[in-house]
Amino acid sequence: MPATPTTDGPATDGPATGFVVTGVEPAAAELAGSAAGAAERLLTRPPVGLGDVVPAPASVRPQPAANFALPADAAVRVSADPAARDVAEHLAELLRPATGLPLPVADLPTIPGTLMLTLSATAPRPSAAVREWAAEEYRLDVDVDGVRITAGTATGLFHGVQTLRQLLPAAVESRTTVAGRWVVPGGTIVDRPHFPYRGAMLDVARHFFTVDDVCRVIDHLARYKLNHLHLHLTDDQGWRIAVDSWPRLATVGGRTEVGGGPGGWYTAADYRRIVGYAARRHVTVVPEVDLPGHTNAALVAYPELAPGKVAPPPYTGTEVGFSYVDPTDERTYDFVADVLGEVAALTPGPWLHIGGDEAYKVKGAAYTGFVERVQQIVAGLGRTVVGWHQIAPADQVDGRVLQWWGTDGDDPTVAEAVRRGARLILSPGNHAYLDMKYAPDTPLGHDWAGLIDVHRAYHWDPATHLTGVPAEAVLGVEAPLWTESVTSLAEIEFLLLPRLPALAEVAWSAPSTRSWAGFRERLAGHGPRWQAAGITFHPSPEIPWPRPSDNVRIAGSPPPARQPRPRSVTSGQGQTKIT
Ligand code: TNX
Repeated sequence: MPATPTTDGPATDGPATGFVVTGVEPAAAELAGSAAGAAERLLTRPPVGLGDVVPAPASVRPQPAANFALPADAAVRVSADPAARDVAEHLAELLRPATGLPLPVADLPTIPGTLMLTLSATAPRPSAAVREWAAEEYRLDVDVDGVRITAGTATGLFHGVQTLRQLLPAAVESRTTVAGRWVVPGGTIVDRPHFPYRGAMLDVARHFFTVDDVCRVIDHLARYKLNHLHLHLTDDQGWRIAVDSWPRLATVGGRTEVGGGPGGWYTAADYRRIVGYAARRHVTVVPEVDLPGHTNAALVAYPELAPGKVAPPPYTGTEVGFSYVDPTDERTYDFVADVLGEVAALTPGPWLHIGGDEAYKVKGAAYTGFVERVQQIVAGLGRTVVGWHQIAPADQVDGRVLQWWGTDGDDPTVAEAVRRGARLILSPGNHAYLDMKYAPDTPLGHDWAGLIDVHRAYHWDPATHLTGVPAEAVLGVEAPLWTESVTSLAEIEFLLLPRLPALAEVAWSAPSTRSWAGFRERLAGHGPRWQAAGITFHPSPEIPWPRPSDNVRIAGSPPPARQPRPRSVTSGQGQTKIT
């Protein structure tokens, strides 16, 4: 058993820097003793401060004299509950590769452990101000004996684990063993989300992405305490989910994508793998079947759904608004019921997203009538309707959620739908659209909603964003990534990071804990984490990333992998790729 670390260091919470020199001349023995003490303190001084967490926690109380160093016999102990046990296993899986420690997982309370995860009905106590999302609250205590995470639910424990991960040195993200001391800063964090719905959307229709790619995106969400992954599964350029009752949707409609690539689709087993991977990370999948527009791929597969009953040619361009399923034909509603029924059966979460955007050719009563019938189909499946905000004029149905993607916060039609009971997910195009360029020279992405640098992604308030919409109607925030210009996982990550953590903080952290100055400092430490994990990101000049000479490594760790500067190259299809 290694020695318990000495933690009587100076009362600062900053990273280890050096020794303090005084004017007194101490005796040699004293000098030797104090040098040994200082060396010990230096070794146990964490490279991360307790407050360096993204998104910013609700409350942080550092105890610099209570830092904890993971001993070689560290163990994870957890309440005897299958979901909590799974979180403990997840923690051990996160820490084992870099630490090289065995980190056995066992039940509380038989043996006290160094990393303890406790499910507790009474602690932490939800404050009166928190409502349904109190379920995600957690408390993390670090002292010289260990780390305790306490929560009312396994989801709360999971968020606590993500915080603990960020409090360890960046090298913990390495997938191979790194020699060094794994020190966690002492103190207490009590944390809970500001908004219950925190999400990102991945468009797998414009370009198809593999199950492994989607799982990796889920990892990024979980890291920043986002709890919903919206999958845009269907569009003009491709249909990406197998539907048994209408098989040609996938086998014909799935064979195309923007630029003429091979496309692809998820089998039921593939989709279940995504849903299961997400569930284990406390992320709910929100499937979208975009209707009545954005349906060219479906019409290619089943011409009887098309207005003239004639199959259109497959589409691999990037225009929008030209296609639609025939709202006057009853077979269209059979199709919708069959598809949504099968998708719902594969999806454990409460939401079904029905799209509704840019159906320019289905106007007025034809459009609202169609949306109202589809909303009833969703309600009949026992699910909650989510739709792009264009569905606002349709009748309210219980619990309906509109996803607002406008760029001007004055939207009377949406405000009126809110008065009739709709709730909102905010994805303002000019703050949350991750397919917008960072800057004019960003090698991929669009700019129709403006340029979105990290500051722009960060600097807005969901509670006051829309005129006439009270904060109570805002369910949360979602960052959509449309993929007309995106063809690889590296490109996805380049657009996601570092804006996804910015939007995660907008959604998770109370306005009183948020500040751009604090955020950019805290975020800077994540660059080395992404490097250690082999994750691509945009090295935005707005963030004070540590210089290679800064002490961001722990003793004995290999030098951080160099972040490749994205270069733009032009592929055969005229697309820009990050390499
Ligand atoms: C608008 S936002 C769309 C998508 C495009 C995106 C490109 C919305 C609901 N529809 O069809 O992919 O712009 O930024």
